[in-house]
Amino acid sequence: GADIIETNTFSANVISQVEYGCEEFAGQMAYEGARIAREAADEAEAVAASVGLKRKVWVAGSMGPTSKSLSLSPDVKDPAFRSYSFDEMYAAYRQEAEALVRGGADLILIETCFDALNVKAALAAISDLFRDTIPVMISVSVGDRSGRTLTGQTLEAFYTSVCHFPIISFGLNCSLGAEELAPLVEDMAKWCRCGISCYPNAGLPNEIGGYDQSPEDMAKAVKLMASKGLLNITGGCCGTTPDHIRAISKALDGVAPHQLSERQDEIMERQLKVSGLEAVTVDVKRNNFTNVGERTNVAGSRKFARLIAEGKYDEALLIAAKQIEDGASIIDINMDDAMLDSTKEMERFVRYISNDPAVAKAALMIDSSHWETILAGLKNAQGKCIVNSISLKEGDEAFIEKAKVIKSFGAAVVVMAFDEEGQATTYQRKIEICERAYRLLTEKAGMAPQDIIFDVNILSIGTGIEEHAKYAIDFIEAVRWIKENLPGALTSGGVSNLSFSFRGNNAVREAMHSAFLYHAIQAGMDMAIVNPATAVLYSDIPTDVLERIEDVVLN
Ligand code: THG
Repeated sequence: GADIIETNTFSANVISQVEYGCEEFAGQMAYEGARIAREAADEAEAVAASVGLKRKVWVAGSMGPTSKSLSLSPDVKDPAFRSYSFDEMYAAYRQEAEALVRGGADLILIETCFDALNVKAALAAISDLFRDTIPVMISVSVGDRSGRTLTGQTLEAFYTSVCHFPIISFGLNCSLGAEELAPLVEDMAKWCRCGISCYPNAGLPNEIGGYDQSPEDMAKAVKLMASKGLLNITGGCCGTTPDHIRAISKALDGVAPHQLSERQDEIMERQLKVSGLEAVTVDVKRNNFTNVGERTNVAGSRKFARLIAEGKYDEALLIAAKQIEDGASIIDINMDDAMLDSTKEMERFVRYISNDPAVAKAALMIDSSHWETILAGLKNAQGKCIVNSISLKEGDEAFIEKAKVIKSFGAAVVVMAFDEEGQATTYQRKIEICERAYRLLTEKAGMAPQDIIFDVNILSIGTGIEEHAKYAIDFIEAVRWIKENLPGALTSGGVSNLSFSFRGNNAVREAMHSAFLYHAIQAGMDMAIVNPATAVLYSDIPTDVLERIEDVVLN
């Protein structure tokens, strides 16, 4: 009774096969696996046709997770060690996916996933091979009822990492029985914007690792889930037999599939959601301003710079953790320093973060002016990142090219108001550049508007130079214009830049930041890179101080 059958190719990739000394046959296994499954499907279709029935059986090319994680170190003494790199994982999946489709697979099923970074490598390979012409299903395996993967991600954070690809379904397999998975599937229906799949084990394993749930009992449990309108695709994993599949197929006959309500779809489409181990929604309704921690920046914190230069990564992680404690839900990471190999340091620090749940729960903003360094961040983070930043400095073509790569990693992007002529300092230049960038990103690079974050340059005020007097107010007005004219796009900025000429006077600096944010948020600013430890409340600034500060900020 199955409409979809899987190929027996779960481990037909070089990374899994190298453990058996069979890596040279991986591609052939994938090809033959698909060919055999397609033959069986054709036969079933022919049998149906011989009695006048029209039946379609699809072949899902199965790609397992490999036994290796791109996000976790197998060596407790070296958190930055990985058995394989992103590029090697990409190559392994690319070979497998190509062979599966050549052998006759109608769709690709990336299954039993426990690491979203592995899946991002698979999706990048599939995208490069087939663009969007092959349907893809993603099915995750969780460690226990808490619904986290082995690498610690929640299902929502995982989905956020991979939903840039037009997957036909997202769901769960293996892990547990249908009864135990049901609450997780119910939660999924709240945020999933594609089809939902769930093919559980035949109950929980017994003492000897076998599965005892009868076909009837399993079918009953699956039906209970499906009757709540939660499922689009179901079936069986460990311990299930043809009898289980037959029973499920019968039990679900006539049950309506899951359907996303239009209202829910619309709400979710407008939100920027990023993730670390947990999902972070940047709420554009503004009652929930998002703080990005600025301190994990070698150019922005002497202490952090010293710790990185001395290789004291564990202590550097404490700075990241402190920012999260102080209210940052995203942390900005910058390793740009002439004395450092920023690409190596970015890779190393992002890998360290993956091993530290207190930091890994936050989403990462990968901050660098070197493209290679940005890629190093993207290739080592399992969550959905924000790239900081790109600009029109080198013209349209380079800009679009970079945006497409960023999109293929599923990241959002900060766009600085910069073009071939340099940095925009006036209101007019800021809005002209952003309008041009918005058009290119949405029309030429296929970026979703909510994945675009404009930063119209927070520049230092109170410097004594007359042209600088309007910098803050021009920023604020440009933010207002963007929110009114570039639908869906977000706005951000590095707030501590504002007060560079008051270095050493933290009381004044913090009051300036607070007053500035008060007005910028009213104009529609969605997020800011700040020192989350020093949030002075606007209402706590003494009136006489506030008056002088607003004279400067608002010119
Ligand atoms: N836009 C975007 N990204 C950015 C910036 C921006 N990234 C970097 C920067 N600007 C934002 N980050 C900081 C971090 C720290 C400081 C300023 C901006 C800062 N540091 C103290 C100083 O220099 O006085 C250092 C104090 C210390 O050493 O502890 O002010 O605008 N997209």
